[in-house]
This record gives sequence, C-alpha cells and structure tokens, in this order.
Amino acid sequence: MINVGVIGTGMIGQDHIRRMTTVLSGVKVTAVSDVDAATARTVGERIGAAVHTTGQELVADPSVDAVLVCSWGPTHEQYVLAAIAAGKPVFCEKPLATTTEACRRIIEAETAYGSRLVQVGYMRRYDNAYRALKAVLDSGQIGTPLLMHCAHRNPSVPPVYEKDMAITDTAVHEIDMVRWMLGEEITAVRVLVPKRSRNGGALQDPLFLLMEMAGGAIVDVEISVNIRYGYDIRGEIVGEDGTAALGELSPILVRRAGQVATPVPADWRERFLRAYDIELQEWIDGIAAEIPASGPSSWDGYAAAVVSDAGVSALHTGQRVPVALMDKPKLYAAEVIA
Ligand code: NAD
Ligand code: ISE
Repeated sequence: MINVGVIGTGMIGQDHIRRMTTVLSGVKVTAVSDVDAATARTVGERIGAAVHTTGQELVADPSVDAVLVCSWGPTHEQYVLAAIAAGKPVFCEKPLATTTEACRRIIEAETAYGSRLVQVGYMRRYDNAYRALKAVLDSGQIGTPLLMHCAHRNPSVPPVYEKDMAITDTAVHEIDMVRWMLGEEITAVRVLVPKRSRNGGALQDPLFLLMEMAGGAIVDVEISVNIRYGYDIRGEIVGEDGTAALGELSPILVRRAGQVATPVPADWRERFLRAYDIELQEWIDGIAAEIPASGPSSWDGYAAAVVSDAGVSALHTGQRVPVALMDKPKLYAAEVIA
C-alpha cells in the first residue's frame, strides 16, 4: 500500500483524492494540506487523513511515501523541491512550474539526486483517443505529418484566470501533447489575436497559437475559454497520405425534433476521467515496484515551460518567438522526445 500526501485540496486535488480513495488500488491518502485550512480540514476529516499546516510538513511526515502536488501552478516548485530533498516520489499537476527558471531548478535538484522522482500531470498521454491517434500516426498509414489542427475549448473559467493563463495553464496541454504525438520539439511560436468574445468579459478570448515543429510540421491551437456549450477538445493530423482526428466521444446519439445530438462533456474531469485514473494508477504501481517514474518528466515540464514562456512573449509582442532548449541532462536521455 502506497501512502500518498496531497498538497492542494481544490478542484483537482479533491478529484484525485476521490479516485485514490474509491477507484484506484494499492493506495491510501494519509495526509492533506492547503493554505485554505478549512477546506483541508473538511477533506482530511472526510477520509481520515492527517491535516498539515504546510506542504513542507506534509512532505516530512513519515506516514507519507509519495507526494501529489495539486496547488496553484506558481506554488508547485517549492513542494516538488521539498519532495526531491526528502527522496520521495512526487506527482505534480501541470504545469511543473510557471517559469523556465523554476523548472531548471527542479531539473538540477533531480539530476543531483541521481534518479527520477518527478512525474508531471500531462494526462493526455494516457487518454484512449489521443493514444489511438498516435498509433495511427506511428503506423505510417497517413504518411508524414504536415499539419495538426487543435481546439481547446472550456465552457468558462474562474475569475482568477488571467490573460497569460490561456497559454500557461490551458494551451500548455497541447504544447506537451504535440511534443509527445509527433516525437519532436517545438522550435518557434506565434499567437494571433482574433476579435474578442463578448462572453469573455475583459479577457482576450479566443486566442490562436501557432507552433513550428523541428521536422517542419505546423500545429495550430484555438484556445477558447468561454465557449459556453461544454468542454470540447479537438485534434486532427493532416499527413501526406491522409488525415486522422480524435473522434466524437459520446456513447449515444439522440434523434429528436428533426436533429441528431450528442452530449458534450461538462469539464476536464468528465472528458479525461479515465486518463487521470490510468496515469495515477501507473504512477502508484511504479512506486510499489520501486521503478523510477516513467511518465512525463521534469524535462517534459521544462520543455513545456520554455514553449509556454515563448508563447506568452509572442502574445505580448505579436512576434514570432523562437524556442531554444538547454542540453538535455543524461538522466532524461532515454525519453521518447529527442
Ligand atoms: P483550485 O483553485 O480549485 O485548487 C487549488 C488549491 O490550491 C486551492 O485549494 C488553494 O487554496 C490551494 N493552494 C494555493 N496555494 C497553495 C499553497 N501555497 N500551498 C498549498 N495549497 C495552496 O485549482 P485546480 O483547478 O484544482 O488546479 C490546481 C492545479 O492543478 C493547477 O496547477 C492546475 O493547472 C492543475 N489542473 C490540472 C488539470 C489537468 O487537466 N491535468 C485540471 C485542472 C487543474
Ligand atoms: C485547467 O487547469 C486544466 O488543466 C484543464 O485541463 C484545461 O482544460 C483548463 O483550461 C485549465 O484551466
């Protein structure tokens, strides 16, 4: 049984606690912590877990074998570094950190430790539809990929959501996904700014992100975070010999009043339900088997942060911004992305 401590008991923290408590096997949530002490206490009491005042105390708790970081992005670094210092495996929700410099510090700490302790929550790599799309691409059926069209649509976002988060918090999923899907790095980005939706208030919504890949393909991402009708994630690869796209995921079609309708997921919890289950179960099983983390790494978190920083710069300047990664440390050399 792996004892997990959860830092951050907000939306995804509570959802991961639910799955670790009622869906997954070989895991127990033994401790929780949040700067919102009342929420942490309510959640901790519900599942019989210890409630710590700080994340650092939780990491030091001997009843915690592994740490799950689900607090706000800018707070991730301190907890990931604390877990590495304690030699405990740590699963950090995306983004690994909100700046390139913070990700570099995590890489330095992990490489000094000498083996992988960190996994980042880029769950699309565990989604059946994305995996099926990658299998078609890798089989060669549609030939060399030339373009990928993506849409990342949220029905709405909370009031704390700011302009740059369209890149750093939302499109960062596509940034990680295309590196993994095409097996190559992103070399430059641009952001186009269309007419503003009246549903977004003061927020510039939507945005259009363009990414140039090392092999010459171009990826576009529509980022709409006030689309109202539901949570809609789209992706289509255009190859030299054909195209392949994520399918419609609903198990039913409703025919009524002269129309055919399929339900749209309400949010990311519903759309990626199984992907989150699989990523966390594999993480837990790996810890139980004493195998170093093999999912998205600190290097992937760093690469996503560099592209995301470039995206923010492109958004503010209107310019094409090149992406340059540092040399890859040996610890991550065996990973799929070159
Ligand atoms: P949220 O606001 O619902 O919850 C975040 C929690 O962190 C809050 O309870 C807040 O009080 C707590 N917190 C803030 N600062 C803290 C600190 N210094 N120490 C401890 N706790 C602190 O946000 P959320 O939607 O649950 O997002 C949390 C993280 O998960 C973010 O990094 C977000 O990007 C990520 N996330 C990932 C996915 C995904 O699809 N993989 C989906 C949603 C959120
Ligand atoms: C949120 O943090 C997530 O990670 C969701 O998957 C994404 O769709 C949403 O835009 C983010 O704010």
